[in-house]
Amino acid sequence: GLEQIQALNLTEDDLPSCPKSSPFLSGPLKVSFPLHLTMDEIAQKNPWVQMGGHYQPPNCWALHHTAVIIPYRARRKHLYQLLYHLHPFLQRQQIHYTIYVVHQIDNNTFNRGKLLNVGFKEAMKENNWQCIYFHDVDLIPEDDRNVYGCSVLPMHSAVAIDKFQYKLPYQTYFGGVTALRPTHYLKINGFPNNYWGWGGEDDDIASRIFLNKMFITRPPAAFGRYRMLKHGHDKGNEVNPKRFHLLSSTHIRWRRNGINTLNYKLLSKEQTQLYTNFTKAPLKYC
Ligand code: BGN
Repeated sequence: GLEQIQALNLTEDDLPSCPKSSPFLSGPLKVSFPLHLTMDEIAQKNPWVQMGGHYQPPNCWALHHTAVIIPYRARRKHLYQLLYHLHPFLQRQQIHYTIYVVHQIDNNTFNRGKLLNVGFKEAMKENNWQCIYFHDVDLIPEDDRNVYGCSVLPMHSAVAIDKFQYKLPYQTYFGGVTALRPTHYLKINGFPNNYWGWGGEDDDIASRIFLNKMFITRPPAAFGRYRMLKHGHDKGNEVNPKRFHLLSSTHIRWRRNGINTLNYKLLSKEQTQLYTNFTKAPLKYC
């Protein structure tokens, strides 16, 4: 009857569910950074990744449907390293995912919060993702038991970064790699669009979560380990002197500054072998 048909539609596929814990996990990883990586080389190593940086386990129905969003400008070598490590990492976890890069192409001050908002909006147009990972380009995970799926709480995955001696820099730190379900994300009105330059937007996101009476969760420190790629000073991402002032009024502003006030145009959307690229059109400060 109808119920049976609906049930069939719900599974979308006659594959068995993937196991709760993937048999392909290897645990702690030896992360090294090969020199002179090329896209072709990385693509050759990942033959199961489809155009646009898309993957679905071939033999089972994934438990997690995850969009990975990477805010980006002028860090090509870092992007290659991340793709080189992240694709095999995610495939071993047997999750269904796509990697999206959101590119700020102009020479204005960098705006990470806004790029993440653009990434969310565009990724959700492509697929009904259940989980969104917001991922810095320079963080390489070191343990694949740090599974890129969402839990009932907003997730902070980058618990132990080598740069911070593998310790949290402070208890409410919510930077580097985080994940939210779309419902969480919409509840907090997305991220602030008005943090130009380095610092504070991640603290603003954490405040939004607390102001909405949610808590953050983290993987065990042994799983949430990352190596940070070294880089010099980024031109156009100076420390934001307004960050303290902005943060002191998050509780007043969060409802009127976020996904509901996001204003942007896409210059292009292209599928490369290893990721989908959204390029945001240059825009005057707003
Ligand atoms: C904090 C920054 C974060 C950054 C972490 C780790 C601010 C706001 C004023 C308290 N926050 O100090 O944005 O991710 O350091 O580097 O600067």
